[in-house]
Amino acid sequence: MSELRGKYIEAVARAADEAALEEVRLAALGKKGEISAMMATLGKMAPEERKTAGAALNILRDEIDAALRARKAALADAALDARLKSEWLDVTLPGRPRRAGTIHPVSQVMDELTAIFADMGFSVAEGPQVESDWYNFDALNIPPEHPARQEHDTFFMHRAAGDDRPPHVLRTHTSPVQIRAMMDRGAPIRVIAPGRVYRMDMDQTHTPMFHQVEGLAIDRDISMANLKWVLEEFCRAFFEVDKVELRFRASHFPFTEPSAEVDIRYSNVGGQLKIGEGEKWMEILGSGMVHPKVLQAAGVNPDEWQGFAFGMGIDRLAMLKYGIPDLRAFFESDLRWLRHYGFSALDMPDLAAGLSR
Ligand code: 2NL
Repeated sequence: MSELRGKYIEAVARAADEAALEEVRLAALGKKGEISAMMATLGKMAPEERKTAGAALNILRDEIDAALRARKAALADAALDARLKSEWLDVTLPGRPRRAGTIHPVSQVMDELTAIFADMGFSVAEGPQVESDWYNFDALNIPPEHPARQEHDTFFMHRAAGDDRPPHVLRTHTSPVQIRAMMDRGAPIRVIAPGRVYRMDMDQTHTPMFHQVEGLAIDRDISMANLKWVLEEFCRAFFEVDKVELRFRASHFPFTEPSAEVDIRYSNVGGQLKIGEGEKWMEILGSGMVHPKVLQAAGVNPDEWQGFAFGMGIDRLAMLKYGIPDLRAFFESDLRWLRHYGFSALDMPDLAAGLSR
């Protein structure tokens, strides 16, 4: 008996998992188990012998059963401990930062100037980037033989042989958007038209796609004085300076009469540009009073209405405001652009050191 007890208690202690424990239980207490088999022999014993053997077997069975239960509980505890250790999670750890991009400088400038002109009552107009040559040229008083058509270095859309629809171009300015706005809404009107424009030009200061914003204000008695105030107000707000000085130089555009190119006063001390002070002048835009023929083409009666229009390059504005020296910055991955974009490689110390050398 005590040999059996020792054997099974030890087997229970050795069982490494629940399956091993179950094997021990079957071997001892299962229907065909050793203890059960011994119990089955009780019936053949003499009553006195049966009494003592039966009692001893019952005690032995209960002892083994108790050992099995205790071992089972201990194994479950150990398994839970192991899980708690391996599935441990420190909820107090800081989150891993997700790298976020930043808005493109050109988009940012578009947002800024849209807000500034909105404060002055201008709404935003949009239109197609593929235009008929009527909207892009004819309506703007640039007839087929006009030299400006060539100067614009226009991209023409392909036409299959036999396709006799009017020629279409990639718009060379956003003026056609304003022609459409006048035709749709009539006068009076105040709109700006920011967007992509295309010219077949590619060198250190030109890209074939660039961004322009044009402005248009038509009413019964709009004058160049209103144009001057709107542009000064815009420059003050955009460049965030109290004082700006603009210089209007007589010029020529087919779509305005009179026309003026506008320069802004600035200084350049050690490469640091300052707007509104200094001895230098920088051309920032073209402007004028809308030509009567243009109003006519857009269905606005020039005997009743007049107004100003202007156009400027957004890429240049972005470069001026955010200190980008020239267009090569785009092509040669100038660090200032990359930083502005939040280019993640710049945060790797070794690479950043290599780049700034
Ligand atoms: C420049 C010059 C200019 C306009 C654009 C315009 C639009 C209409 C009618 C008349 Cl619908 N004019 N736009 C006028 C003068 C100058 O742009 O140097 N742009 C970068």
